[in-house]
Amino acid sequence: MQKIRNIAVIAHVDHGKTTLVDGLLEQSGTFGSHEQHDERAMDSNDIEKERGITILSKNTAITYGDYKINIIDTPGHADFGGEVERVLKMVDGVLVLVDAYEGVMPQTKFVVKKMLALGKKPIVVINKIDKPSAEPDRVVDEMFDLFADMGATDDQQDFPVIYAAARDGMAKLDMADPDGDFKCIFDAIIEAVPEPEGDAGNNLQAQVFTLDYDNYVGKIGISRIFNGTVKKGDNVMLAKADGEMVKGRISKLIGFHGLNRMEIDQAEAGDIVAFAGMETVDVGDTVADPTNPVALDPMHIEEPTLTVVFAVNDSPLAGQEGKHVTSNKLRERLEFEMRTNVAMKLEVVGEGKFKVSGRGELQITVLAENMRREDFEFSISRPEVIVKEIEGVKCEPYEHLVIDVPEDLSGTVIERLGKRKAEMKSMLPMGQGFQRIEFEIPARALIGFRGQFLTDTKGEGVMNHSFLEFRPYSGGVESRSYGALISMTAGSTLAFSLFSIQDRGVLYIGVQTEVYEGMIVGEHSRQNDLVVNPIKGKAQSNVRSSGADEAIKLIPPRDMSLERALEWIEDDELLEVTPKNIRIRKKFLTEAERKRNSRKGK
Ligand SMILES: Nc1nc2c(ncn2[C@@H]2O[C@H](COP(=O)(O)OP(=O)(O)OP(=O)(O)O)[C@@H](O)[C@H]2O)c(=O)[nH]1
Ligand SMILES: [Mg+2]
Repeated sequence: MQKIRNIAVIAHVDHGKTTLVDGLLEQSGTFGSHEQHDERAMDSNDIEKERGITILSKNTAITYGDYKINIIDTPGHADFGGEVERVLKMVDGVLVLVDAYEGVMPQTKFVVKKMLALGKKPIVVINKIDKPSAEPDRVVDEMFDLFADMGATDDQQDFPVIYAAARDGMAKLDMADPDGDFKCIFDAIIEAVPEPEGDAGNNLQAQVFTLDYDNYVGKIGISRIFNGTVKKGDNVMLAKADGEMVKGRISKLIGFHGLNRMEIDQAEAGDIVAFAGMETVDVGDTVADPTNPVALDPMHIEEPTLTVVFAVNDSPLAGQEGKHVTSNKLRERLEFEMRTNVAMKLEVVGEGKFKVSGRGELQITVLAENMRREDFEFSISRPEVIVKEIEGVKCEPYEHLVIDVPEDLSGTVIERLGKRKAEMKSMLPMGQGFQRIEFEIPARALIGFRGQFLTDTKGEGVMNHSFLEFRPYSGGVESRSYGALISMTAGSTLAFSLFSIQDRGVLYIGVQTEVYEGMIVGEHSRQNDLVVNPIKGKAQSNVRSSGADEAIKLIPPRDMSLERALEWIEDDELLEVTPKNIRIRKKFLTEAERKRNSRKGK
């Protein structure tokens, strides 16, 4: 049997997981010397590349000496935390990265807790020690405390520590040692991570932890083989989570090496491979022996905490920019997403209206962003947290929030968060005039907070949060403090009118932008909504004031990204998403309709 080690790389967002995996591929000689590859090669899809974050966990394999090391790179953003939990079941050990300055962050806690609970063997990598602000000793202490607090076993608490600058391909076992390469990481993996259990001679048992889709072969299940041997063409039994047994055949067996996937003929217990040929395969299913199928423990799939409604675009500009605009197309696309994305759920809630649930705004934004690139056009509503009843008590999701803010601004931020029902848990000086403050806060109160936070901290604050648990409903929380500037009419915006409107707040659009009645053109500097006319030209007069037009100085409009806009909108507002534009609008476009409906609401 082949010598195998299975590991996952886990950490808070941006602590350097994908960069480390690059180095592991490189230094194991898995990238051929002639092979061209991008930085952070595992972040392979467009949105991952653009944003520099990992969205989907991905696996690769390298050869080191006579070992095969299967490595799963995981996303660090809290919205994709569910992926990490599933991945952890598939491996025997983990590399836990932590930034040598930032130290333990919300998602570090989340992944360490899950990893410890599943009994995995950790290797701690203190990364980015090249940073001038790095404090590796402090961060090692933080990790020891975290492990102890979270109930690590003696064996887990006794973790090896590696100091690294992943970006430079540098690592060492002691800060006092001269800089070395990743050999110490490979050696630690081989020594500390237990070899996979299971026997190639037993009946087949493999569990699917990720789904992929290929236009030629259909659904693909990426799986860890826990027992037995599997060959291309084998008949198998698919043991589903609900106990149902479905017969299937492995039409293709796919192996991983570096950035490549290749067809293989056979794989054995301990390995990670992909199966094609079973259209009904789902995450958590056991691929088992056809005559004696024994299912593995089902996989816990994290429940969604947030929903938004996707709907057919019915704005006056609908159908002009997108190719796929109908309810049927929208439904098909969303259903397709649900086939591989187990963290999301879909429910039809009305004619052309689809409730999509997920773990957070980023996850939903990524779906919307992908759809607009595929030429879809649609509207989305304000995100709402999922409220559920637990033992007769109405409960809502809470988040663990950590902010780093300049000391002189912390008062303002604490006050803001107080109004949003946040409870302060700790406050620590971080050096360079920054303070780290931790809170527990209803997820509901975080919606729309980021924009406010960035304004309050002049863009210098950093905030991070991740899901904590469901707790009893906390009642009303403060929401957006400013009203909207709403266009009263349709047309193309003119500098002259925008110039006068910009005194009333912050504009979201510039000149020569197509607007319609009920479209939101900016944020009012007061609490109420204000209807404005952004297309009014200069009044005609006989006297030509030469050069007056040039004197109009417009402040550049605030760029409302999909995320920012999604956080910003209120219940009576919508985002109109097209391949070319993101517009913000009132649900009811005319003032008369809005008045009528606000009266009804009261
Ligand atoms: N200074 C310094 N920067 C690093 C180091 N390793 C990674 N980075 C940088 O940190 C940023 C994030 O790196 P990634 O590898 O994408 O981090 P990640 O943990 O995979 O991030 P997510 O997948 O989004 O959670 C990139 O800009 C890297 O270049 C390092 O050793 N030193
Ligand atoms: Mg990454």
